[in-house]
Amino acid sequence: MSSTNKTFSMIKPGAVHNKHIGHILSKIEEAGFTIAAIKTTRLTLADAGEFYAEHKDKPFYQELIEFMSSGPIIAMVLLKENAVADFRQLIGATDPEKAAEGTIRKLFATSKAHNAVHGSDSDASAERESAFFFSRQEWLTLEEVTSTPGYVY
Ligand code: FUP
Repeated sequence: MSSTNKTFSMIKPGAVHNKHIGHILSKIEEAGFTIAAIKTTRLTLADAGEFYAEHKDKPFYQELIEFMSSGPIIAMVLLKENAVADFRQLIGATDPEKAAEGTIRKLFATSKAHNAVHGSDSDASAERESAFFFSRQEWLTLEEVTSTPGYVY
């Protein structure tokens, strides 16, 4: 499968704390994404700093990494055609006040800093971010995830 069919997402600590995991996963599946890998985990402050290294000179960086290491997160590898762009459309703008109606951030984010979910911004980011959380053996290909020979569900 080409890398353009994969994205990486996290449900962030605020949305986990507010018990939105189930609702957010429903939105993701209803939008046609296949979950190829998923786990609950926590980032240390150093992990969050490394994950968001591209933002290290931004004024919001310290708050961002403290928030992202404040509690558990759900990390996911998601598969779909045009996954990166389609997922960013599903989650909406960074600031929930600017996010379109029905998007995940509009529904579940409480602020720009606490914006419920992460979605990769490019195929290269999707690769790097998936590998940050999962070994290659831990995420399935679309074929592995969807092939159930002989079964009618
Ligand atoms: P996005 O791609 O929409 O997740 O947004 P960015 O990569 O620009 O930013 C990463 C995270 O930094 C956002 F999800 C939230 C945080 N952030 C702020 O807290 N304030 C800002 O002004 C911009 C981003």
